Parts: sequence; C-alpha cells; structure tokens
Amino acid sequence: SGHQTNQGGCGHSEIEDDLRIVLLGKTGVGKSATGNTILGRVAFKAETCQESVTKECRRESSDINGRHVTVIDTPGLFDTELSNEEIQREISNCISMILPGPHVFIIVLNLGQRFTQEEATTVKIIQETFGEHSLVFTIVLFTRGDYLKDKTLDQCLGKPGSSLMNFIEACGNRCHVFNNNNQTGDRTQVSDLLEKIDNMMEREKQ
Ligand SMILES: Nc1nc2c(ncn2[C@@H]2O[C@H](COP(=O)(O)OP(=O)(O)O)[C@@H](O)[C@H]2O)c(=O)[nH]1
Ligand SMILES: [Mg+2]
Repeated sequence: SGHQTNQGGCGHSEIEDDLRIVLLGKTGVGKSATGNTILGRVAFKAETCQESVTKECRRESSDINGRHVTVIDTPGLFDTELSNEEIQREISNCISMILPGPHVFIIVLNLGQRFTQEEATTVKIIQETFGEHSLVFTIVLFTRGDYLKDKTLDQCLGKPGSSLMNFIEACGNRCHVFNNNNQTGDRTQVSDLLEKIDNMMEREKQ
C-alpha cells in the first residue's frame, strides 16, 4: 500500500505492511530458504552448518504482486534445551520487534523428517503467547517439495490420527508445500501460498 504509519522511533520501516508472515520451526527445516522463496530474493542466509545459524529474528520485505510483504525469520526455537516459557519469551521478543500485528504464522516442517514432540508443542506455545484465537492464522508449510516427485502431499502425510495429522488439524488443516530449490523462476508456489493466506484472513473477518 505504501502509506505511512505513525509508528516511527523504533528504527523500523515506516511503510505499512500488507501482510506480515512469521516463520517458526526447528533449525534446518528450511525457514530461511522459505523466506527467500516468498520474498523472491536471497534475503536470509540459508545455512548448511548448525554453528553459523543466527540466534536472532530477522525481518525483510519485498513487494509481491503489488503488496508489501514482510517475512520474519526466527531462530530454531524448538530444538533447544529451552523450556516452553523461555521459548515463549523468545518468540514474544521477536514479535515485539515487528508489532503491530496481525501476523500469519507459518510453521515450517520437513517432508520426510520425523515429526517431533517439540514440534507438536508449537501449537500450544503459539496459543499461550498470542492467545487461543491465534491459531486461525496458522499454516503448516512443508519444505523439500522436490522430494515428492509424483506423489501428492496427502499421500506423503500418512493416516489420520498420527501426531502429525492431529497437528495439521489443529492448524485448521491448512498445508502448503515449497520446493525451495526451484530455480525456474516460477512463482506459482508463492502465489498459491498467498492465496491460501488471503482465504484464511477472509474467513476470519466474517
Ligand atoms: N532440497 C531442498 N533443500 C532445501 C529446501 N528448503 C531448504 N533446503 C535446505 O535445507 C538446509 C537448511 O535450510 P535453512 O533455510 O537454512 O533452514 P533454517 O535453519 O530452518 O533456516 C539448507 O541447506 C537448504 O538449502 C527444499 O525445499 N529442498
Ligand atoms: Mg535460518
């Protein structure tokens, strides 16, 4: 939109965001790569070795189809020794950087990697931090779509009743797949994601 806000004074961009996306998930699942895919540029460093992984949230923006979209990349919060309370505080710190809301939460998971107990608690942490209602703005995104080959996501996810399927259900059954290695310049996976986000927001307004 490009209109000015009266926020000022926090060192933030003065441009009001049309959409604000927070990426959550373990280290190495592909949060930074997902942020880069969404923004259409190398905004965040995707890491191959754990030691160089950043500990702070980062915020980057791009104009996508005429909208100002901001992505907040977070450190891997769910694979550490931190307690739920500490994780919650860490996330809150990140969010306070980028207030005001609302935000869309994308929980990034890895296709083919075992779904862990820590990840299962993500839902609870988001609810405790942002309120019960916040889950209506949550989408589960699987990276490594390039490994799907000719299978569909549904075929890959397994049977109802598994902890992963319960998790997806708690997130309103909203799922998406990204191939972050897609070098073709085809932005369909991003427009599809933005469309899902729009539908989710639209439903909430009613
Ligand atoms: N093949 C493939 N590799 C990916 C994909 N997404 C991320 N990766 C790789 O996974 C590794 C970790 O990604 P990164 O974005 O740094 O994870 P983060 O720690 O969650 O931010 C990097 O080597 C990425 O290149 C994907 O869709 N396909
Ligand atoms: Mg990262």
